[in-house]
Amino acid sequence: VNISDDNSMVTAQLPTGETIEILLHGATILSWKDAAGDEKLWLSENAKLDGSGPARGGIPLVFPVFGTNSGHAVEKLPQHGFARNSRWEFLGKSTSEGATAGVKLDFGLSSQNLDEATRKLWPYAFGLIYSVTLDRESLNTTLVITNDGEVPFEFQTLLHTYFKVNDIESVQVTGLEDSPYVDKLDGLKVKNQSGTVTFTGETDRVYTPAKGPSHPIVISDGGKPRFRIVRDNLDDAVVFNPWVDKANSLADFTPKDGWRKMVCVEPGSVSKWQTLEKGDAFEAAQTIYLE
Ligand code: TA6
Repeated sequence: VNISDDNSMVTAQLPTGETIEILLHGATILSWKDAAGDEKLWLSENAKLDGSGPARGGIPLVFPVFGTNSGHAVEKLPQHGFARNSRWEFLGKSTSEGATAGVKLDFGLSSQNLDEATRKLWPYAFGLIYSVTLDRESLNTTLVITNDGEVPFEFQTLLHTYFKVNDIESVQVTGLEDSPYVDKLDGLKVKNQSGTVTFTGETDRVYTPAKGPSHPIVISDGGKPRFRIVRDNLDDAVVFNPWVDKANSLADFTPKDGWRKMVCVEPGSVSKWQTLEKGDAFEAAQTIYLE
């Protein structure tokens, strides 16, 4: 396995050719390619890669709040929290469980690493260890959150994955049948998903899949299954596509018709607050299998 770290980005390549690129700003996975060099993630052409803001696309890491939330200890934090907009440390390669030919890279962020201003906005002592495991046919991202302080804190967390697709109008998402969802575009009304999810306009929904985290969510494109996602300890999954107007409103979303080429399915624990007692840890993961 080839690993390089130029102090801005860590890249890894398996002997069989698969690669990943992780931006140390936000520990955001920017690219995941299969052995043939086919890119699996969508990244905006003008995504911020210089640390001046969260990168648009790839797999941004949302912690300690999803969205914004007034009237809560997180209320002073920017949208989706600080993890995706902070400088993480590359902790190195760790042997991934089992003798897979893959590679597991670890990244860390703690309250000590945070700049003073951010620490003031959410004054809790915490530690994050983010592990990225690349195998021939899958990518796993695992987050371990520890409460290193003396008082409990509440948090939400989510893996904001931007999947690359050929044509959103042919995308189908299954595995969410009979599941409740909050429709963020319709007054946060709670609705029920009867069949397959398809896309005909801006879509922004927080699902709590009825069959639980181990039941796969499958993204198909042009009638072919592309990605199979299983979750661990993440009870929710956000399904998002900005469509024309929202894409136009996001300065760092290019090309402007890029919404046709992406879909977000975002494993998370966001429909309620998790409370982490002092000294406790919370572990959560997504595994994305290539179909
Ligand atoms: O995950 C969906 C969402 O919450 C949408 O509402 C949209 O805001 C998206 O995240 C992107 O948020 P961002 O802060 O990255 O522009």
